[in-house]
Amino acid sequence: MLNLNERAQAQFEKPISELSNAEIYKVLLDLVQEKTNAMPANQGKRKLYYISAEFLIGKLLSNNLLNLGLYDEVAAELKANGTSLAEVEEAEAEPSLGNGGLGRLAACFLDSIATLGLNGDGVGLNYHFGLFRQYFENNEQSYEPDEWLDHPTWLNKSDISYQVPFGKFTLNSTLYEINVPGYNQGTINKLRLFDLDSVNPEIIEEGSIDFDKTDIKENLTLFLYPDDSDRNGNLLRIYQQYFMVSNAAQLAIQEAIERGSNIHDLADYVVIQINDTHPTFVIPELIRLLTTVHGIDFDEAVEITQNVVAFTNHTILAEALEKWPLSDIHEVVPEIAEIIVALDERVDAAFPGNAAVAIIDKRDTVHMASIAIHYGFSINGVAALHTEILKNNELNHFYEIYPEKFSNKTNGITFRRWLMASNPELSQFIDDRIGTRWHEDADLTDLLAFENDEEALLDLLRIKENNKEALADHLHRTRGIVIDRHSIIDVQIKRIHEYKRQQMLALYIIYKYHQIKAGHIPATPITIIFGGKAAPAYTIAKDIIHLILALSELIENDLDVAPYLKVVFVDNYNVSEAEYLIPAANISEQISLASKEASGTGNMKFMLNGALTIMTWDGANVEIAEHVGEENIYPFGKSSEEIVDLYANNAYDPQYYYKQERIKPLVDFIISDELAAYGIPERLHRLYKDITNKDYFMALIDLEEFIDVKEKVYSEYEDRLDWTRRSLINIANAGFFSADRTIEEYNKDIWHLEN
Ligand code: HBZ
Repeated sequence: MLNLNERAQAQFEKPISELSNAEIYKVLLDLVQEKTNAMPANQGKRKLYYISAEFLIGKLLSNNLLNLGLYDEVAAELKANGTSLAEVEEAEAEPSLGNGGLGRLAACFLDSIATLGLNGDGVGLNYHFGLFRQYFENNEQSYEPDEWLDHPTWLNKSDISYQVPFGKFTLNSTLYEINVPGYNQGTINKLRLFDLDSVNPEIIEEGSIDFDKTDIKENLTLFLYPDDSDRNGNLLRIYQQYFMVSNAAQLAIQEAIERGSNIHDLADYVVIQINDTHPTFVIPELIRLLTTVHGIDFDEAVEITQNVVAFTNHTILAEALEKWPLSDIHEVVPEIAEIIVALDERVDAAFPGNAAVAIIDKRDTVHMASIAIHYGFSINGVAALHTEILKNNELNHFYEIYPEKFSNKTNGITFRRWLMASNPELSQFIDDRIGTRWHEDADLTDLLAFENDEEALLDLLRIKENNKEALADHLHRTRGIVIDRHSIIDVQIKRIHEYKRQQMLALYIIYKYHQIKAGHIPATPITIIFGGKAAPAYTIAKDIIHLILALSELIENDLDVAPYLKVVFVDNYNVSEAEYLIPAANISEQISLASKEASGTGNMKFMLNGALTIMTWDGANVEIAEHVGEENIYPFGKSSEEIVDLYANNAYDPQYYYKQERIKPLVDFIISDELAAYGIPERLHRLYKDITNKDYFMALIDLEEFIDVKEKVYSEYEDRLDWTRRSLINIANAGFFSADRTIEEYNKDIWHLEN
């Protein structure tokens, strides 16, 4: 018995039934914290430190209750008191510690690492305002600081602190920790977030996210990815990265010594996985600590480090492969710059004349991925296709010299959050049909037995309708947005980037708008929902948001079209919004330009929740199609080989596609008078010019095929039972995409932790 009423009395002198949701939340937060604080740490000898600039962990109440086995009991008690977990969780502020897929992947991995009983913590920074909070004004993206720390949080302040020696001053860190209980596990792992007591929110300029970038002591952990479009911004990013990894390295070494390491054998005690290149300075930092603090000679320090660090690459986009001027690194931490120079010399000696694998290029720019590949023992891609592209194209020069370091680890998602907690009705449906073994092994294939069971299919259809109701209520309650709860829900949610091609879906919306205007009325009304943030310095991405918002308003105000087509852009898209959108979706838009999306993980969440996927042959979409079969998914568009060739030969000409009869009116509409009534001419013209003249990510190349496949999808939705049958097949085949499978692979091939 949990005795929530006793706790409520003790804390607020009232029974549960008289508490506000915020008060009930506090009662449950304290209950869970008491339980998890009392759990013993994992005792494994070898320990993983998963270092990441982002941890997009989402709200934790439901997830923690679920993992602790308290979910059903708490849900029942709340129900008896006239409320629900969903309502109580509205009072929780989502931690603002991440941005996109890479950050969410880190969060899913922490859940799976704990669930599998492996000794592994996340290490990152405690950003006071995280990524900006997005809102829309005049159909444009605007920013405000996300004040998540002003609400009750899951952070425990530890007494652990380290000195981080920058060139010009030394800073003392403070470590905060969030407990990470696994599902049905007796031990606890942690997410460890370093911070600085001197950080000062007052330096943020009123009504903006601007601040003095040179005031490191006061600004260091204010924001995730502060603007780096000028030199001071660059330096601040280096300060952040070094602060993160110096703390992480000191923590890992100290704990290894506590577990019995004599430092020479550090690799028996510690493995560090770096999430993309942001934590790469951990390599020179380990070497610095081993040589200057622990008396190890340089050669051995390099060898130890090389046996400790492993690297995951999440992108092939050139602009995201980090490079820093050596002089900037030198300004922030001269000792680290000197070690990097020494590491570069060794590479030069080992591979003379091989400029493609150099760490420091001839312009004195440091390539972070090169450090990670030479001085780590493992590099992996995040989907089969992505890893092949790394080996054969982007990182081919490295693959030639270190083939044994390369491997693939196709991403996965935690079914605890993305099915059990966020879609309890579907979860119950599955339990009722195939039992609960899938809670442990994620194998859902027994559901295939119900493919032609009309009762089961009708049940599944009803669950989707209920989730659509819940989404409609949520959008209305939080934003005053009204959607048709019986419409087809078609969703594209992810960071806004040209390669993800939100602009291609916008062009399709223009097509559909004109079709409806011409009297071709859809059999079922359509709701197309976008969500995602654009990087503040990424102008075209912000123009794409603007185009979609302007289209949304145009359609809303057109009485001929509004009853049949609605376009919604959900502001400040985050994990909590995803938990409403994904269970309600009928259609999952995974339409990136082939070869550019390393994996995608939203694609897996939609599949697991029974949406059908419209997809290009990119990232993990390829593997999803293999698992569900091509009859149960909607592929279209050019292959990654074709796209890679087009880039290699510089052979894409947007004008050719623009001139096509079906395409030209759609693109021209961007600068039409009709749309101008809702838009900002400068933004719309710039976007038009970009698409017609440059279109670097080829929004036009697959547009005709996209229009055809969209029409096919909407028409096939009319056979609800057959649609639902294919929905069931998607769910049944999603097991491979469990993060538990991914983590088992990491552990077997890279980490070698005991469990
Ligand atoms: O990592 C994403 C990939 O785009 C996605 O395909 C993949 O599924 C996911 C997990 O592997 N990458 C990111 O989210 N990357 C970033 O957000 C990023 C942020 C700042 C950077 C570089 C990348 O400087």
